[in-house]
Amino acid sequence: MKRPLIIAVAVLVVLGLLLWLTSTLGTLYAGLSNLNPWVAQAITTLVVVLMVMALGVVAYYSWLFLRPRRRTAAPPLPKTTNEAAVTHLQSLDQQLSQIEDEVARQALVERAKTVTHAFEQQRLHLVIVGSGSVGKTSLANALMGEMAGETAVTKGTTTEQQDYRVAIPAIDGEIILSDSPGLLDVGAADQISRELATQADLLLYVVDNDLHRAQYEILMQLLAVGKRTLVVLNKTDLYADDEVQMLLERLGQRVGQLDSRDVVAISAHPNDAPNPYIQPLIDRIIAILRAEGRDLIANNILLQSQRLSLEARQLIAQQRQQRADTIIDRYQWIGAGVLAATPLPVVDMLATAAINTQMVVELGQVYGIAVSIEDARTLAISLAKTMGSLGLVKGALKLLTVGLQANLATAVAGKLLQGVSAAYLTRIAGKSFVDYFENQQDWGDGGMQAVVEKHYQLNRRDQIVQQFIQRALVSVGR
Ligand SMILES: Nc1nc2c(ncn2[C@@H]2O[C@H](COP(=O)(O)OP(=O)(O)O)[C@@H](O)[C@H]2O)c(=O)[nH]1
Ligand SMILES: [Mg+2]
Repeated sequence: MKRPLIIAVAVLVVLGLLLWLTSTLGTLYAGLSNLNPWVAQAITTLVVVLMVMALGVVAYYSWLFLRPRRRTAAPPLPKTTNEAAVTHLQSLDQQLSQIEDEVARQALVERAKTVTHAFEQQRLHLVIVGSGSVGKTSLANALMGEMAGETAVTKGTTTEQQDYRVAIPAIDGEIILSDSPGLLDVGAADQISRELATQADLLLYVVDNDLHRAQYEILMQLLAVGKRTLVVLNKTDLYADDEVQMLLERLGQRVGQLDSRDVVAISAHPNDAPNPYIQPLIDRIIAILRAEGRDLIANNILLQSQRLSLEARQLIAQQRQQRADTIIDRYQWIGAGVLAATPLPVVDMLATAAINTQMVVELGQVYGIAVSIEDARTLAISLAKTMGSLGLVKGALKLLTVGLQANLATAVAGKLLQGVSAAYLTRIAGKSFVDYFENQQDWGDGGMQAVVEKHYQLNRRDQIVQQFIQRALVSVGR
């Protein structure tokens, strides 16, 4: 019942009660005062006090019941990137469980676990990328030496990624430092480097000169997905000071969206000095770790989780498509059987609508939508009518007559025609319903008509009709 109605009824009832009570009280008082006025007054006062108290209690409880309740709020939007990451990882689990293919699911589940683990560790992943020989490995060495007092690292060309755990006293924590084999290098090296770059919480993009086109494009792609990046100009010992300034300016201009502090000049392994010159880079890295460290990790986890989610969605869509196709396939040949067994002068679309009803229910299930029999019937009938009004029934008959006569003697073809037409139209209906369910039960701007028309056009190509007829001949088996 509506709230205002309840309130109105309650007010009327209370008013009625009050009237009745006052008149009863009057009678009581009159009766009592005949006996003794003092007693009458005392009793009446008592009754009135009791009544007021009772009214108070009633009013209080009706208020509890009738007061405007706040609407149950939608789940609050995540406030921080951290919360967003947690929420997203949870929904990812949910999503992955919908993947039926065991192998594909396991692969994604494993990757999701890695992401979750990285999140729990809260260890920032710093990745060095750049083309071959720009000084990535030299920089990895220099960073370890200068930041953590560790030395090491393989000399020579790195063909695989190298990960180092580096303790950083300045932030009282650890990071993972990855040296990559080289962007734009041949084959696997480029692949590994790109993959590493997408995994990074913070990316050091090393160059030893102005960016050339291919380098520029990769950098732009990484920035476009929101990858936190520092552009590092290495080998500055090979340039004069004003040249370095010019290069820095040019890099800054090219990568317009970067903060100028995020373009840094260094010499990881100078020719003419015993020690690397990388202090400006270290300062910048530590400032970023302090200010944004947790956010960077959360941000990146969100990014990774979204990537996985996208892959999962694609798999689920594929899997649904396959199941839907199987269902359509089954029903189209049921339809063919029914109509071939009971020949009608014209294909009776309402008869096929009966078959389509069950198909709609099953297709709905594939997309996780529970469609009642009534709704399914309404949908099937209105689709059948739409097909009729678009002239598709006649169109299909014509299309298939030609196709069948090419394959069979005219007499035999005539007998098959209705069944095959029914199957063909059932198929178009099925495909249309799939669009509808995929679209969250929406026919889109052009309505049901446009969807049906689209699938009819898609399926009328000669090649498809021929394939269909071949299958029909086998299925109907006459
Ligand atoms: N002059 C100069 N040479 C450098 C510098 N950093 C690296 N190199 C040299 O560049 C070459 C490639 O360095 P490497 O770190 O292996 O590059 P990677 O292929 O990017 O890992 C080596 O010969 C290094 O000694 C630098 O700051 N100045
Ligand atoms: Mg290297």
